[in-house]
Amino acid sequence: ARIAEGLRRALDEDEFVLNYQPVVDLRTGEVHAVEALLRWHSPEGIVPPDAFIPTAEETGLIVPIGVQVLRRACFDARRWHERYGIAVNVNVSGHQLHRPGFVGTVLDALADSGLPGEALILEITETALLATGQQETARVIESLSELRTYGVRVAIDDFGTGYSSLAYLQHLPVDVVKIDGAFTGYEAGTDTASRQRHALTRAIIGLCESLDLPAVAEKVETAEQEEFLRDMRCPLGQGYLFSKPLPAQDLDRLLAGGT
Ligand code: G
Ligand code: G
Ligand code: MN
Ligand code: NA
Repeated sequence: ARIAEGLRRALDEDEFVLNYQPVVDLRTGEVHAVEALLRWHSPEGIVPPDAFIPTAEETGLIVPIGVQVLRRACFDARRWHERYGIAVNVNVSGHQLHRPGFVGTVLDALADSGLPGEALILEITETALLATGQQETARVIESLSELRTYGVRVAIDDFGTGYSSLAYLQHLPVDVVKIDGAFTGYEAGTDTASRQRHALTRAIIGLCESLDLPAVAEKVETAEQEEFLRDMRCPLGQGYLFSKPLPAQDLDRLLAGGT
Protein backbone atom coordinates (compact mmCIF):
# COMPACT_ATOMS: atom_id res chain seq x y z
CA ALA A 1 0.00 0.00 0.00
CA ARG A 2 2.91 2.36 0.76
CA ILE A 3 4.42 1.61 -2.63
CA ALA A 4 1.08 2.18 -4.37
CA GLU A 5 0.72 5.58 -2.72
CA GLY A 6 4.27 6.41 -3.65
CA LEU A 7 3.66 5.43 -7.26
CA ARG A 8 0.61 7.66 -7.50
CA ARG A 9 2.64 10.56 -6.14
CA ALA A 10 5.54 9.67 -8.44
CA LEU A 11 3.26 10.10 -11.47
CA ASP A 12 2.02 13.48 -10.24
CA GLU A 13 5.44 14.72 -9.16
CA ASP A 14 7.25 13.46 -12.23
CA GLU A 15 9.62 11.17 -10.31
CA PHE A 16 10.00 8.59 -13.07
CA VAL A 17 13.16 8.77 -15.15
CA LEU A 18 14.19 6.76 -18.18
CA ASN A 19 17.71 5.49 -18.66
CA TYR A 20 18.83 4.18 -22.03
CA GLN A 21 21.12 1.21 -22.62
CA PRO A 22 22.76 0.77 -26.03
CA VAL A 23 22.19 -2.35 -28.12
CA VAL A 24 25.37 -2.77 -30.13
CA ASP A 25 26.05 -4.25 -33.57
CA LEU A 26 28.62 -6.93 -32.72
CA ARG A 27 30.28 -6.69 -36.14
CA THR A 28 30.81 -2.94 -36.23
CA GLY A 29 30.57 -1.94 -32.59
CA GLU A 30 28.04 0.74 -33.55
CA VAL A 31 24.95 1.53 -31.50
CA HIS A 32 22.03 -0.08 -33.28
CA ALA A 33 19.24 0.72 -30.80
CA VAL A 34 18.72 1.70 -27.17
CA GLU A 35 16.49 0.09 -24.54
CA ALA A 36 14.51 2.46 -22.30
CA LEU A 37 14.74 1.31 -18.68
CA LEU A 38 12.56 2.87 -16.02
CA ARG A 39 13.95 4.27 -12.74
CA TRP A 40 11.94 5.76 -9.90
CA HIS A 41 13.71 8.70 -8.29
CA SER A 42 11.74 8.62 -5.05
CA PRO A 43 12.49 10.95 -2.13
CA GLU A 44 14.09 7.93 -0.41
CA GLY A 45 16.43 7.21 -3.31
CA ILE A 46 16.43 5.48 -6.68
CA VAL A 47 14.13 2.47 -6.83
CA PRO A 48 14.77 -0.20 -9.50
CA PRO A 49 11.80 -1.49 -11.55
CA ASP A 50 11.85 -4.97 -10.02
CA ALA A 51 10.93 -3.31 -6.71
CA PHE A 52 7.84 -1.49 -7.99
CA ILE A 53 6.64 -2.93 -11.32
CA PRO A 54 4.80 -5.83 -9.60
CA THR A 55 2.87 -3.35 -7.40
CA ALA A 56 2.27 -1.12 -10.40
CA GLU A 57 0.75 -4.11 -12.20
CA GLU A 58 -1.41 -5.19 -9.27
CA THR A 59 -2.80 -1.68 -8.81
CA GLY A 60 -3.23 -0.99 -12.51
CA LEU A 61 -0.90 1.99 -12.17
CA ILE A 62 1.31 0.35 -14.76
CA VAL A 63 -1.12 1.68 -17.37
CA PRO A 64 -0.56 5.44 -16.76
CA ILE A 65 3.11 4.75 -15.99
CA GLY A 66 3.42 2.84 -19.26
CA VAL A 67 1.83 5.68 -21.22
CA GLN A 68 4.36 8.10 -19.70
CA VAL A 69 7.26 5.76 -20.49
CA LEU A 70 6.17 5.22 -24.06
CA ARG A 71 5.66 8.91 -24.76
CA ARG A 72 8.92 9.99 -23.17
CA ALA A 73 10.89 7.29 -24.94
CA CYS A 74 9.43 8.32 -28.31
CA PHE A 75 10.15 12.01 -27.70
CA ASP A 76 13.74 11.29 -26.58
CA ALA A 77 14.39 8.83 -29.38
CA ARG A 78 13.32 11.13 -32.17
CA ARG A 79 16.63 13.01 -32.20
CA TRP A 80 18.67 9.80 -31.92
CA HIS A 81 16.78 8.36 -34.82
CA GLU A 82 17.13 11.49 -36.94
CA ARG A 83 20.85 11.84 -36.30
CA TYR A 84 21.99 8.25 -36.07
CA GLY A 85 19.18 6.02 -37.36
CA ILE A 86 18.78 4.45 -33.94
CA ALA A 87 15.61 2.67 -32.79
CA VAL A 88 14.26 2.67 -29.25
CA ASN A 89 13.13 -0.45 -27.35
CA VAL A 90 10.34 0.04 -24.83
CA ASN A 91 9.32 -2.65 -22.32
CA VAL A 92 5.61 -3.33 -22.26
CA SER A 93 3.95 -5.35 -19.51
CA GLY A 94 1.03 -7.71 -20.04
CA HIS A 95 -1.45 -5.35 -18.39
CA GLN A 96 -0.69 -2.59 -20.89
CA LEU A 97 -0.80 -4.97 -23.81
CA HIS A 98 -4.20 -6.35 -22.87
CA ARG A 99 -5.83 -2.92 -22.58
CA PRO A 100 -8.16 -2.02 -25.45
CA GLY A 101 -6.58 1.44 -25.82
CA PHE A 102 -3.05 0.12 -26.28
CA VAL A 103 -2.78 0.53 -30.05
CA GLY A 104 -4.10 4.08 -29.82
CA THR A 105 -1.62 4.95 -27.07
CA VAL A 106 1.28 3.79 -29.21
CA LEU A 107 0.07 5.53 -32.36
CA ASP A 108 -0.52 8.78 -30.41
CA ALA A 109 3.00 8.64 -28.94
CA LEU A 110 4.43 8.21 -32.45
CA ALA A 111 2.30 10.95 -34.00
CA ASP A 112 2.91 13.46 -31.19
CA SER A 113 6.66 12.85 -31.03
CA GLY A 114 7.24 12.59 -34.76
CA LEU A 115 9.10 9.31 -34.28
CA PRO A 116 8.49 6.97 -37.23
CA GLY A 117 7.02 3.56 -36.40
CA GLU A 118 10.13 1.90 -37.84
CA ALA A 119 12.12 3.39 -34.95
CA LEU A 120 10.03 1.81 -32.19
CA ILE A 121 10.49 -1.73 -30.87
CA LEU A 122 8.12 -3.03 -28.21
CA GLU A 123 9.71 -5.54 -25.82
CA ILE A 124 7.30 -8.16 -24.63
CA THR A 125 7.93 -11.29 -22.59
CA GLU A 126 6.44 -14.59 -23.67
CA THR A 127 4.59 -14.68 -20.39
CA ALA A 128 2.95 -11.30 -21.05
CA LEU A 129 1.91 -12.49 -24.46
CA LEU A 130 0.54 -15.87 -23.54
CA ALA A 131 -0.40 -16.00 -19.88
CA THR A 132 -4.05 -15.05 -20.16
CA GLY A 133 -5.65 -17.60 -22.42
CA GLN A 134 -6.38 -18.09 -26.08
CA GLN A 135 -8.91 -15.38 -26.73
CA GLU A 136 -6.86 -12.72 -25.00
CA THR A 137 -3.76 -13.86 -26.82
CA ALA A 138 -5.59 -13.66 -30.14
CA ARG A 139 -6.57 -10.07 -29.37
CA VAL A 140 -3.03 -9.12 -28.43
CA ILE A 141 -1.72 -10.67 -31.62
CA GLU A 142 -4.25 -8.58 -33.52
CA SER A 143 -3.07 -5.38 -31.78
CA LEU A 144 0.57 -6.14 -32.45
CA SER A 145 -0.17 -7.00 -36.05
CA GLU A 146 -1.94 -3.68 -36.49
CA LEU A 147 1.04 -1.82 -35.01
CA ARG A 148 3.37 -3.69 -37.32
CA THR A 149 1.55 -2.23 -40.32
CA TYR A 150 2.93 1.11 -39.06
CA GLY A 151 6.44 -0.29 -39.00
CA VAL A 152 6.55 -0.90 -35.25
CA ARG A 153 8.54 -4.00 -34.38
CA VAL A 154 8.06 -6.55 -31.62
CA ALA A 155 10.90 -8.09 -29.60
CA ILE A 156 10.46 -11.17 -27.45
CA ASP A 157 12.22 -10.28 -24.18
CA ASP A 158 14.01 -12.72 -21.86
CA PHE A 159 13.78 -15.41 -24.52
CA GLY A 160 14.46 -18.90 -23.26
CA THR A 161 13.13 -18.45 -19.75
CA GLY A 162 9.36 -18.54 -20.33
CA TYR A 163 7.33 -21.27 -21.93
CA SER A 164 9.48 -20.96 -25.01
CA SER A 165 7.69 -23.29 -27.29
CA LEU A 166 9.74 -22.84 -30.42
CA ALA A 167 6.55 -22.75 -32.49
CA TYR A 168 5.77 -19.35 -30.94
CA LEU A 169 8.57 -17.82 -32.90
CA GLN A 170 6.80 -18.86 -36.05
CA HIS A 171 3.25 -17.96 -35.08
CA LEU A 172 3.62 -14.84 -33.00
CA PRO A 173 4.25 -11.45 -34.55
CA VAL A 174 7.95 -11.31 -33.66
CA ASP A 175 10.73 -9.29 -35.29
CA VAL A 176 13.58 -9.49 -32.78
CA VAL A 177 14.61 -12.05 -30.15
CA LYS A 178 16.34 -10.95 -26.95
CA ILE A 179 18.21 -13.90 -25.51
CA ASP A 180 18.04 -13.93 -21.74
CA GLY A 181 21.23 -13.13 -19.89
CA ALA A 182 20.99 -16.47 -18.10
CA PHE A 183 22.28 -18.06 -21.33
CA THR A 184 24.65 -15.43 -22.61
CA GLY A 185 26.23 -14.63 -19.26
CA TYR A 186 28.68 -17.41 -20.01
CA GLU A 187 31.84 -17.88 -18.01
CA ALA A 188 34.65 -19.88 -19.51
CA GLY A 189 34.71 -23.01 -17.50
CA THR A 190 34.62 -26.67 -18.07
CA ASP A 191 31.80 -27.42 -15.67
CA THR A 192 28.79 -29.04 -17.23
CA ALA A 193 26.40 -26.19 -16.52
CA SER A 194 28.64 -23.69 -18.34
CA ARG A 195 29.06 -25.96 -21.32
CA GLN A 196 25.32 -26.50 -21.52
CA ARG A 197 24.58 -22.79 -21.35
CA HIS A 198 27.09 -22.26 -24.12
CA ALA A 199 25.45 -24.95 -26.24
CA LEU A 200 21.99 -23.52 -25.65
CA THR A 201 23.15 -20.03 -26.60
CA ARG A 202 24.59 -21.40 -29.82
CA ALA A 203 21.36 -23.28 -30.56
CA ILE A 204 19.15 -20.23 -29.96
CA ILE A 205 21.34 -18.03 -32.13
CA GLY A 206 21.23 -20.66 -34.89
CA LEU A 207 17.46 -20.90 -34.58
CA CYS A 208 17.07 -17.13 -34.89
CA GLU A 209 19.39 -17.07 -37.87
CA SER A 210 17.37 -19.76 -39.65
CA LEU A 211 14.16 -17.87 -39.00
CA ASP A 212 15.73 -14.60 -40.13
CA LEU A 213 15.12 -13.00 -36.73
CA PRO A 214 17.86 -10.71 -35.41
CA ALA A 215 19.05 -11.94 -31.99
CA VAL A 216 20.20 -9.66 -29.18
CA ALA A 217 22.39 -11.27 -26.52
CA GLU A 218 21.55 -9.65 -23.19
CA LYS A 219 23.83 -8.98 -20.23
CA VAL A 220 27.13 -9.21 -22.07
CA GLU A 221 29.69 -8.38 -19.39
CA THR A 222 33.06 -9.64 -20.56
CA ALA A 223 35.18 -9.46 -23.71
CA GLU A 224 35.29 -13.24 -23.69
CA GLN A 225 31.51 -13.49 -23.86
CA GLU A 226 31.52 -11.00 -26.70
CA GLU A 227 34.06 -13.05 -28.59
CA PHE A 228 32.00 -16.22 -28.21
CA LEU A 229 28.90 -14.41 -29.41
CA ARG A 230 30.70 -13.03 -32.43
CA ASP A 231 32.02 -16.50 -33.24
CA MET A 232 28.44 -17.76 -33.11
CA ARG A 233 27.45 -14.94 -35.50
CA CYS A 234 25.12 -13.33 -33.00
CA PRO A 235 24.32 -9.99 -34.67
CA LEU A 236 23.57 -7.81 -31.63
CA GLY A 237 24.59 -7.48 -27.98
CA GLN A 238 23.65 -5.46 -24.92
CA GLY A 239 25.29 -5.31 -21.52
CA TYR A 240 27.67 -3.59 -19.16
CA LEU A 241 30.63 -4.44 -21.44
CA PHE A 242 29.29 -1.90 -23.95
CA SER A 243 27.48 0.48 -21.62
CA LYS A 244 25.31 0.53 -18.56
CA PRO A 245 21.89 2.21 -18.86
CA LEU A 246 22.50 5.98 -19.15
CA PRO A 247 20.50 9.15 -18.56
CA ALA A 248 19.40 10.70 -21.88
CA GLN A 249 22.03 13.46 -21.75
CA ASP A 250 24.82 10.96 -21.19
CA LEU A 251 23.59 8.93 -24.15
CA ASP A 252 23.61 12.13 -26.25
CA ARG A 253 27.26 12.53 -25.36
CA LEU A 254 28.11 8.89 -26.04
CA LEU A 255 26.46 9.03 -29.46
CA ALA A 256 28.18 12.31 -30.30
CA GLY A 257 31.48 10.49 -29.84
CA GLY A 258 32.41 11.60 -26.34
CA THR A 259 32.23 9.35 -23.33
O1 G B 1 16.76 -1.96 -15.54
P1 G B 1 16.59 -3.26 -14.82
O2 G B 1 17.51 -4.36 -15.26
O3 G B 1 16.64 -3.10 -13.32
O4 G B 1 15.08 -3.74 -15.17
C1 G B 1 14.54 -4.81 -14.49
C2 G B 1 13.28 -5.28 -15.17
O5 G B 1 12.29 -4.25 -15.22
C3 G B 1 13.51 -5.73 -16.59
O6 G B 1 12.98 -7.02 -16.71
C4 G B 1 12.76 -4.78 -17.43
O7 G B 1 12.14 -5.47 -18.52
C5 G B 1 11.72 -4.19 -16.50
N1 G B 1 11.46 -2.82 -16.91
C6 G B 1 12.35 -1.81 -17.01
N2 G B 1 11.75 -0.68 -17.45
C7 G B 1 10.45 -1.00 -17.66
C8 G B 1 9.31 -0.27 -18.15
O8 G B 1 9.38 0.90 -18.53
N3 G B 1 8.13 -0.93 -18.18
C9 G B 1 8.00 -2.23 -17.82
N4 G B 1 6.79 -2.79 -17.89
N5 G B 1 9.04 -2.96 -17.37
C10 G B 1 10.26 -2.35 -17.30
O1 G C 1 14.57 -7.97 -18.54
P1 G C 1 15.12 -6.88 -19.36
O2 G C 1 16.04 -7.39 -20.40
O3 G C 1 14.11 -5.92 -19.92
O4 G C 1 15.98 -5.95 -18.41
C1 G C 1 17.29 -5.68 -18.63
C2 G C 1 17.90 -5.54 -17.28
O5 G C 1 19.23 -6.03 -17.27
C3 G C 1 17.96 -4.09 -16.81
O6 G C 1 17.58 -4.05 -15.48
C4 G C 1 19.44 -3.74 -16.93
O7 G C 1 19.81 -2.77 -15.97
C5 G C 1 20.10 -5.08 -16.65
N1 G C 1 21.40 -5.22 -17.30
C6 G C 1 21.80 -4.63 -18.43
N2 G C 1 23.04 -5.01 -18.77
C7 G C 1 23.44 -5.88 -17.82
C8 G C 1 24.65 -6.64 -17.62
O8 G C 1 25.59 -6.61 -18.40
N3 G C 1 24.67 -7.44 -16.52
C9 G C 1 23.64 -7.52 -15.64
N4 G C 1 23.77 -8.34 -14.60
N5 G C 1 22.49 -6.83 -15.80
C10 G C 1 22.39 -6.02 -16.88
MN1 MN D 1 13.85 -5.61 -21.83
NA1 NA E 1 15.41 -9.22 -21.06
